[in-house]
Amino acid sequence: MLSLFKKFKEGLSKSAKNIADKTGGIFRRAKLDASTIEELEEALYGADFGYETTEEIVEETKEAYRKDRELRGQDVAKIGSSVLRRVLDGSEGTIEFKDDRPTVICLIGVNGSGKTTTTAKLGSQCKAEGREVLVAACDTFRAAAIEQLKEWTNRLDLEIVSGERGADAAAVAYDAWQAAKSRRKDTLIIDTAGRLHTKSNLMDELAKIRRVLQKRDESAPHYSLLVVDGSLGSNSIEQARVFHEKFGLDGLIVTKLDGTSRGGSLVGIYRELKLPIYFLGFGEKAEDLQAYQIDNYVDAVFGVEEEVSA
Ligand SMILES: Nc1nc2c(ncn2[C@@H]2O[C@H](COP(=O)(O)OP(=O)(O)OP(=O)(O)O)[C@@H](O)[C@H]2O)c(=O)[nH]1
Ligand SMILES: [Mg+2]
Repeated sequence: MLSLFKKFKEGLSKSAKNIADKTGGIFRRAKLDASTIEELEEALYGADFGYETTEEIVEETKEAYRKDRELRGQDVAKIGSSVLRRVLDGSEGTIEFKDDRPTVICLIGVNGSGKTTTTAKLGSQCKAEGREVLVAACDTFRAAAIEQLKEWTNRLDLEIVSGERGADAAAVAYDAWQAAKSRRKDTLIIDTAGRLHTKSNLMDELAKIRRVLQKRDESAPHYSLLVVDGSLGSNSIEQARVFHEKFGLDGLIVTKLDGTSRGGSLVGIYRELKLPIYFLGFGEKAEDLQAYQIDNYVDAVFGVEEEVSA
């Protein structure tokens, strides 16, 4: 557990470090003053925690400072953590696998958000946990997309079902479901083409994938997860909202948190949309995906352990 947390923290290092570089200086201070609160506010905005959450942390800190002029940096870290825990309450998504049928996880999102990479990472992780995984290459838009996923599945020794370029994505999804059933797979992960939420023909294709799957299993896909590029920060909120309105999402996967200073954006995204977060992506390798956990997240961005000094 500790190592998992360590990895999580390392993965989030850029986001977390950026936040901690700013807040850490404050959290380590023995005593606060008015200018520290301003610094805190700036750091929280910089990390993209969003207006409401930032102001809640700042207001609660001010309130505590009014009551106790001896307030220490550590107390501020505690206030920040408790506000985050409160705001993120309910944000932890967990995949519940079905016993009697393939659990179908469908990854969707705009171009380049990390769907294909995440399909591979998630497949690899499920396999490591002892699941029987099948991956479906339903991005039939580009030949390179099919090749990209095949490269991953070869390397990770995962089974894949794919069609020709230009094939009907829903037909590939249907075939993949049949294959999953007949090969006794318990997990089917579907990679789809990148699409802008504003293009209705592409949104229709997603709806068709769902309809076709539902012919075989009314409850499929069990998890339609939007893959969001975390480095875009809170700019993704609108995108996610439209996907949710037009298609209906079960939750989010936030990628590219290794390369951004905007690691606070999860908070704003969840606050706006109330869609649970399932996984976080920290890099381009198969192991760079982790289940999202509130505690790990809050401790990684606001944790002050080991760093405390006078
Ligand atoms: N640093 C970093 N790079 C990532 C992460 N996830 C994906 N990438 C990279 O982002 C780029 C796009 O990833 P893809 O998985 O191809 O994205 P996609 O959503 O399938 O893209 P389209 O199919 O074109 O819509 C690739 O270069 C990936 O290696 C991540 O968590 N961290
Ligand atoms: Mg792709």
